[in-house]
Amino acid sequence: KRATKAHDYTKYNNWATINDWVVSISSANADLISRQVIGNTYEGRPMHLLKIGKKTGSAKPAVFMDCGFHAREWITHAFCQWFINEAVSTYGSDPEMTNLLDRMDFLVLPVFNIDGYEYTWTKDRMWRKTRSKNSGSSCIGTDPNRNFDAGWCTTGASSNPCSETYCGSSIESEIESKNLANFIRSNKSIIKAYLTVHSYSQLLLFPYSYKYGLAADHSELLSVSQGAIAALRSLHGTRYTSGPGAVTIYPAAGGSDDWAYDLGVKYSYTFELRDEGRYGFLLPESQIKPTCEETMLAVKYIASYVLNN
Ligand code: ING
Ligand code: ZN
Repeated sequence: KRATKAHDYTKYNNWATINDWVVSISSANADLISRQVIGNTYEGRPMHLLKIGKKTGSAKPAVFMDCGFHAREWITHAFCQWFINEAVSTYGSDPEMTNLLDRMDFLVLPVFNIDGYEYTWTKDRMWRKTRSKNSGSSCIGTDPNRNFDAGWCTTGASSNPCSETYCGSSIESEIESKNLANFIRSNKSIIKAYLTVHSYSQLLLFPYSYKYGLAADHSELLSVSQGAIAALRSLHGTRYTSGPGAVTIYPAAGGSDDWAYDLGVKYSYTFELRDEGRYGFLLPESQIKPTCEETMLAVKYIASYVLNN
């Protein structure tokens, strides 16, 4: 990719393009963005994490957000790119974003499952899992959202490596899960919210998914989710439903949001972006802009709430 060609946030970008962009947007916005690698994927690709916020010299609370857990959920990768660009380009003009970046940091992992994402561009557009080898099976990959320490492999997950919801050979068997979990464990004193972005179904989910019991913070998580989806809907009228994962979508153990919540990150949410199934994972590029614009409002709502509570 030529350095002179602007990054296109309204198109789906492959990993090579995203990787170049991560480096260039970070160096072009050195006052607001710092970049680190939290580890490499199974196939050796660097998992870049961007910290976006005004550098103050003192410790700030943070909102962690990842995209691209599941390879085929392309709108999510597009959203993390949109979010980072929107944050740096509205700092100083949008009072809400300015206040957020002055007083907190966003820790954004734009692509979690890089190997799977690359595979969706080159071999199989509908791939979901990681690309790790499974011993004793010719089937490839683990579902990373069944691989965390939250009722691991007890419900809504499979111990068959050929399943789309294979929970892996053990908790955090996937290097990508381990890298993410290690980062959050090491930084849990500053991480106030954990947002993980999936698609599709237009839902805003919160714990629990691995059991039917309600989270200790259920009523607060519910009311914040309702505020967030009302903000989202205000832009283009897109209707979301919010609620605990187990009852709102399906029971599923080993998800990263449940794990983060039980670790102590109270505001833990899973987004399921557009649409409701007409296009599903194959959401047309014409919907990237409206989807990202409306999702920005929900993320800013949650971040502002977290900052003030
Ligand atoms: N949905 C999520 C999945 O991993 C989910 C739903 C959220 C499960 C939180 C468990 C915990 O199945 C998609 N679209 O991947
Ligand atoms: Zn998903």
